[in-house]
Amino acid sequence: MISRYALATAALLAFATPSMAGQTMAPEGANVYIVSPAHGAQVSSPVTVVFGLDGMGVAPAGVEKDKTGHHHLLINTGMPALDEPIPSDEKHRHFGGGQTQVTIELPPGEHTLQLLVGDHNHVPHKPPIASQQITITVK
Ligand SMILES: [Cu+2]
Repeated sequence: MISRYALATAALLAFATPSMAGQTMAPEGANVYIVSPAHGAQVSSPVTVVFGLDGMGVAPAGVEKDKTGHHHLLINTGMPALDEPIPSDEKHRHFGGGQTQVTIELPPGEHTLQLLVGDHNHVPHKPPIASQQITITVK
């Protein structure tokens, strides 16, 4: 006999996991990378960051199309939670219009940059399609 409590717990667990099921599978061989600047580069602000993507296409946010996603630039931060929408703030920039580069203002000093592809719901693919994190120095 199943108690009411057990049923309630099962229902909660069912609600706790759908974000995993909501992740889009990464296309095989998909690869994202920062074309420029190069890792270790000394640059002047504003900095133009060029995004590279192989093995899949770019589609605007909200457009559900097989083997596509849009870019997110992580600035001076690590990887966010991978099973939910990527935050949208100064450190997590979305390119939901399908942009493949951006020019950003950065203060002098060291900064890290990393690209992370998100699906039409801004959720990283499974497994995540992320570039190497690079470090640049703004003069
Ligand atoms: Cu996004």
